[in-house]
Amino acid sequence: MSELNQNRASACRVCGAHLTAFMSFGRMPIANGFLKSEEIQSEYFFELAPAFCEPCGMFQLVEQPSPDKMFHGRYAFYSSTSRYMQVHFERFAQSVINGVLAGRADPFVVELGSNDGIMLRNFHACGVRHLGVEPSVNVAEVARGCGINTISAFFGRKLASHIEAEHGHADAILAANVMCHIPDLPGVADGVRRLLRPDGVFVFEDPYLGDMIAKTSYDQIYDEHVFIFSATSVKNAFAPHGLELVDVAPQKTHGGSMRYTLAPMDSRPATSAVDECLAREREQGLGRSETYVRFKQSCEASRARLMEMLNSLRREGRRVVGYGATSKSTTVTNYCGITPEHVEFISDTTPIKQGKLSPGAHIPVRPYDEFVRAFPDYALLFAWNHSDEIREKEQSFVAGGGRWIVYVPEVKVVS
Ligand code: DWN
Ligand code: ZN
Repeated sequence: MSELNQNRASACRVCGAHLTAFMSFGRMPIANGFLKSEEIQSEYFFELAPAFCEPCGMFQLVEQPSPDKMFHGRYAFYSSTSRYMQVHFERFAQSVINGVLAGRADPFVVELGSNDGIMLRNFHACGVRHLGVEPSVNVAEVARGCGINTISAFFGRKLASHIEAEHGHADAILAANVMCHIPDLPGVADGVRRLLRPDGVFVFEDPYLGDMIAKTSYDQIYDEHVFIFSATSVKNAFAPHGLELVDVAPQKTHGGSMRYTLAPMDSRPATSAVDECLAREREQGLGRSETYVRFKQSCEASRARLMEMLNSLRREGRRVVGYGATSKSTTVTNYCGITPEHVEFISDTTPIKQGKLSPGAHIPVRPYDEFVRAFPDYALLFAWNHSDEIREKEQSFVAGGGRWIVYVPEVKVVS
């Protein structure tokens, strides 16, 4: 398995079983590859096609672009753009401080994919020894600027040994919206096991397969998300590396996520939530290939309804603007065939995305001020996972007659 070509896998990245894609979203660019018009000629594309491995239950991409095409010094996603996410990570950190770290002398916390320090700043504020591992240097730099110890590297067995030699074993290793990005899951699992204290925990959270299937939120599928996890696949994937799934906790973030707690095998009892979640996943049919055939049909139906709506608004001459140039929107625009004729521009608060074109669909990304300056008739809510926060903030858009177009869990217009 270690010799596996991680860009295109014909074998499951976890168990080695043969992989076959059950659908294709077609030719897809890098989800966060916002570009200037002069870069269109050299824009990179790959085939976005998911597969489900029945033997181990892992949902994964058949092909993933190489990491350096996705995570680099111009990475466009800064975690701290949402207030809700700041509060979420404050609570996540507090649960670790008051939980596994309680009563420990000089504990050490490592976060994989620490981005701009949205989680670690809470440990830093409490004086907890910490280290962030973040390969995208621009976002890592923001964290360092806040005093958060961060190294820019990809985590694996080698780096784990290096960190252990320099700082000692970790009491807790954390990762949020990161594990699902890393194709060499066996390497990371071995690295975590090596770095973790025998009584330590590894806690990570990612978008949850059960929510994605239930809501047809196919836009969670893009280059960075090489895996979409379930409790079943996490349990199966980590056990061969000496890590046991001991707790699960659903999260509202990113349209439905799951937090997984793993510990060295037999080091602590599993909560009843684990077996309950595994049973729910069996009931939902997450282990059966028919579920994914139905999912494909639901994606096609969602695409047809969304395009019917956008085409009809275009015929009526309505102004439609996208809200939030998310990674997810790259899948939606390219899979559905949304063009600047349908969506005039996408409003986004992230400076690095502004003034550029959206990947593949080449819809201009403009600063938020332009949305407010002349409200459109409709706003297509690409950042649907932040819906509560955004709709609360945008009451004057609706008061002025503006309407939201949403597509998860179903395509509809809401005010
Ligand atoms: O796993 C990942 C998740 C955690 O974050 C990464 N692979 C990349 C990223 O995915 P995403 O881009 O789909 O994340 P968000 O949080 O849905 O992106 C929201 C976008 O919308 C940001 O570009 C900021 C923007 N935004 C805005 O313009 N106004 C967000 C809010 C809340 C707003 O009010
Ligand atoms: Zn497998």
